[in-house]
Amino acid sequence: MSERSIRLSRVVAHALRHRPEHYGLELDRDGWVAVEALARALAGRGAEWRDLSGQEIRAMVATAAKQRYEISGDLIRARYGHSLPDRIEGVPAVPPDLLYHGTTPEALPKIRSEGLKPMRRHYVHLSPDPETAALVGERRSAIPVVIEVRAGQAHAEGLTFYRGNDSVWLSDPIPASYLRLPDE
Ligand code: HQG
Repeated sequence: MSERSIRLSRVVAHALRHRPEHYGLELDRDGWVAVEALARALAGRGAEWRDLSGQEIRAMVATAAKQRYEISGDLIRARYGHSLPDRIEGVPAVPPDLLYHGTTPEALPKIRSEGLKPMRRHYVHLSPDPETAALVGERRSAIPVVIEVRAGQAHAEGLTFYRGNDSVWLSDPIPASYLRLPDE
């Protein structure tokens, strides 16, 4: 991926996950907006994106290593990560028995007492395997910690899970009783 493409993914994430109004955009209730409208909105926000086209956004989505965005016809949305005021309702899905959450050593005491919380986002973000979870944790710590989540049991007992993409699961808050923290 080119440097420009990486920067484009970052600004699209800001617009589609966090601050659409900053770009003069209005997302529908499921988080969708027209690709062309997104290109025009970003083009109006600074010299770097002056020549941005819907086609370049489509190419970025198609070639990115992480499946952050979903395109359907003329529309685009973020698959996960939102912090908009109104929660985007996911489609409930049956999780595998175990999922994993990568975090920092500093967060462990709170997670041990109150479980996993979405914090500023709509959902808790989980990974399908410990290696992916470690990469998520590495965004915040050189010594990431991986928590094992008894997702199958939590789901059977009423907790709702959603699919983000192939490597991201989402969930409602997860009580500590379903977690296995490293030093237990
Ligand atoms: C922690 C990236 C205190 C949690 C990634 C995490 C992911 C608590 C932080 C996606 C807590 C929130 C999301 C509690 C959880 N007390 N801290 N009770 N419960 N935390 O960024 O999961 O590259 O909102 O462990 O790959 O790190 O952007 O969530 O450290 O999929 O596409 O609070 O973002 O994807 O941090 O990452 P975040 P996350 P992209």
